[in-house]
Amino acid sequence: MSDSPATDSTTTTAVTADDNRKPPPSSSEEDFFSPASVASSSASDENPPPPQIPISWPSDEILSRDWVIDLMTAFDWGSRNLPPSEFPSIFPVQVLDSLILSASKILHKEPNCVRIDGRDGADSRVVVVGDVHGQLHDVIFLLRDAGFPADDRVFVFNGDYVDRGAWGLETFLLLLAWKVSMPHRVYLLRGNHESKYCTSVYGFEKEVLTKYGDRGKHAYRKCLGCFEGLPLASIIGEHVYTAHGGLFRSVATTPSKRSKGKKTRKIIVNPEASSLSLGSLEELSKARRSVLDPPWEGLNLIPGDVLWSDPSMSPGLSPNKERGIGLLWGPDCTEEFLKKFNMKGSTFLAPLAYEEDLHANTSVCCPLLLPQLIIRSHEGPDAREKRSGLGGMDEGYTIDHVVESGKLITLFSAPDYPQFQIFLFPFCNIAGLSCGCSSSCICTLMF
Ligand SMILES: [Mn+2]
Repeated sequence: MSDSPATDSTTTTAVTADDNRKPPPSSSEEDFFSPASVASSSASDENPPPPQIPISWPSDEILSRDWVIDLMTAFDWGSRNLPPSEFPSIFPVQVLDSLILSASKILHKEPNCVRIDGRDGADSRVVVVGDVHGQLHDVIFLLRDAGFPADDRVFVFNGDYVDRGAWGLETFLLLLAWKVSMPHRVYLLRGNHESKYCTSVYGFEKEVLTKYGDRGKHAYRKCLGCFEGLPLASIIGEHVYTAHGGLFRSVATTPSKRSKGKKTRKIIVNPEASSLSLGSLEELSKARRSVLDPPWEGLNLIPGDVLWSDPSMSPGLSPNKERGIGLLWGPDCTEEFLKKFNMKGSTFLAPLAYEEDLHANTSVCCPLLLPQLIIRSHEGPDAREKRSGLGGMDEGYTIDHVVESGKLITLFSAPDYPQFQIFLFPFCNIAGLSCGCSSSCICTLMF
């Protein structure tokens, strides 16, 4: 366990445009991490390694934009030219330790619900990204497509960086690097897959152990520790709430009558569905998020709700029986939450420019009253096939609830999902298949 950074300075090679190059072919999950299956078919002498490999931690501990772009180039090259077991030759474990330490220091200080002011400048944009699930090449594409994080371009990633794709580690580390480089321009929220349980079942643990060999357990533990620091939700420009799963219950407790002679009082959390009520932002702010796995029982239920819940077309709040954790909430709850949210937040709705750039070629920009939005992710094409009354995830997003106070949107940004099971579950996420990724997989809010 070393936190001491390497001292070599980094090079500043600019990223080259290579969007025409295809990522390595997908394979079945069983053999994806075997050496033979990942190396690109291209001859290695045609693809010499970029000069910054191996990546070293900058001596001044400052991650410049060029350092992050070099990292992106290195991960991209490695994913096409090296077997996974050679990952440490690109990104030594000491550099992983330094990056995770730096990122964790920032993340752990952030509140459960980060507030993002989208009104810094006339052309300020906030780009919200849904699940990416280890699809490094699509993440690189969308960063280039939307433009890298900048003073007037803030990114909110809505969780689920790892599992189900072959490059969860690279994806997570790249996003951490952007976070450390521009902590107030990049926000990383927690998804349900950023947990011990999911990563042990859906591939990330195996990926890290394969890539770091005898240092794999150490690297995996570091990642888990970092997951615990990820905030749960964001509020953008005082009118857009984003979280991976969505809404959450009130954890208001009912004190029972004191037993005779006892000073302690018993706290009872009502388990009945009929007693469920929506939680407030204040309750969200007080939840304990530093848990390896959000609990599905007990008193600390808000993190599990925020990360695992799903919308429904049926009214009311009910336990999410399909998932065994979290809630289902109806359009009436979306309305109630947005109304409460409006009362709690700024009631001043400024006539700012607003762009809902959900369609690749649609860019409506006109001054109007800002509608309130809930943007959540968490449901890909496979999940949506089982949900009656809700739209399929063929275009990267769905509008699930349209209520008086605003809308609820589900945003999913992993276009070839599920990467490994494509032949078993041939869902067609058209938005992604057409060009590797598409701007319809992200939601751009312009202020
Ligand atoms: Mn999810």
